[in-house]
Amino acid sequence: MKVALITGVTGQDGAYLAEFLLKKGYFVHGIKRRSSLFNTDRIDHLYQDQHENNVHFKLHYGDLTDSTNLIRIIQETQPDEIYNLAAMSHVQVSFEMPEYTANADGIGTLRLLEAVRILGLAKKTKIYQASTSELYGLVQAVPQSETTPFYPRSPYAVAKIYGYWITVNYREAYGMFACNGILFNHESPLRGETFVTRKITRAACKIALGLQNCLYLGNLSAQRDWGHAKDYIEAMWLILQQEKAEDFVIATGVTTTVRDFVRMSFAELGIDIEFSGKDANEQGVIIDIDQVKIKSLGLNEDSLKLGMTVVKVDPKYFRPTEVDLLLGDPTKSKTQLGWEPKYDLPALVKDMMQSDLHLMKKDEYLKEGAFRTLNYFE
Ligand code: NDP
Ligand code: GDR
Repeated sequence: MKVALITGVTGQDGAYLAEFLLKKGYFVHGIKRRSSLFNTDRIDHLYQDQHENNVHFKLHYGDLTDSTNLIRIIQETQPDEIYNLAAMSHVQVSFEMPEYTANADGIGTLRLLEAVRILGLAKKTKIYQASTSELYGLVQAVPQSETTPFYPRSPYAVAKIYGYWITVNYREAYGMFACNGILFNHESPLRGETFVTRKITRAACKIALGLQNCLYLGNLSAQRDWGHAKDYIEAMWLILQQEKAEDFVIATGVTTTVRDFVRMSFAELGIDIEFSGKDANEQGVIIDIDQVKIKSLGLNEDSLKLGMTVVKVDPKYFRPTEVDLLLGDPTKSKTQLGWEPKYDLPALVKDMMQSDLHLMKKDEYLKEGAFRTLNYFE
């Protein structure tokens, strides 16, 4: 039985990957951080009581900032494959926590590679490093491929560029099977709630149900190459099944603005919206600013009114330096890995909207009475 170790197993990709590898017959070890509340929602369905027979999934407490703990877990688990998915993964937050981001995302990758080397597993253990299209940053060329130069635009991307190059270096210096997947944005119903796609799909559902009035967003003109996480975790596995360790771009080859993602999400609810509006900046100067008004209601007549403003731009979500345009060229992964995504953007939006509508209907039910009289603080 093959043994895999996943860092970041409680995250979006970690959860899908753990499920995928278990189905393939792997024994899966995952590293989770200690937190004051349970943080395993995404993998609870995979949990197995360790006292039972035939256990194939085990969680270990750990952190990428603690090398002693990484060495101990790797020694104990002797993995055939390590998927390094753990990271402080939010670009905007990295401007507020640059040092921690460098430590976890940059040096964390080094700690993991070095642990494998110190333990004498350099020839046994294959390593997947979660690299990112954020490395391309300020547009140098479009579409972006494995040979496009990098120009990182955030502390997150700068930390990840260290992770990228230290992975290449350990491959070249010690002959380790260590690979970068340069993954473009991928989303799903499990996506963290502060990333833009999930923020939009959740809010669109809440607005349609009358649970929220308005959604505040930042740069609506940013363009992203969005795929489905379920497709992308399969590519991670394929990368480690190759004869030779190499780096691959994983992308759909289609780019879309945040503005269009908003439009598509509301359209899933039968709501037609229009973008317009002016506002005043801090100096009182009138500026063009996006506002989104409802043009047609679909079936949402009880909760919405024609002409109401449902999205506004709040400059607090603008980033000090932005990545304007990401569009990947997946030719190498398609030809060499045989990788083909099953979801296109409309299918992704539909999947996320259906899931969030289901979740928000539960909220609506609660609001309408079931637990209304409960007040935990009395
Ligand atoms: P998430 O933010 O959903 O998950 C990140 C995971 O890392 C969580 O399990 C989190 O734990 C864990 N983590 C964070 N900091 C540490 C730490 N110091 N030590 C140990 N674990 C830690 O990210 P995704 O699943 O979306 O992404 C997976 C990886 O792929 C990340 O490295 C990300 O940077 C990268 N990536 C993601 C892309 C995307 O579009 N999703 C695209 C390209 C790259 P907890 O649950 O406790 O917070
Ligand atoms: P990104 O994803 O920065 O590409 O990083 P995110 O969804 O945060 O932003 C995408 C684009 O949308 C714009 N935007 C907003 N973003 C957020 N989060 N919130 C808003 O309100 C908002 N309004 C507009 C952003 O400015 C940006 O241009 C993700 C992460 O998963 C990284 O870990 C990963 O490496 C990259 O994708 C590839």
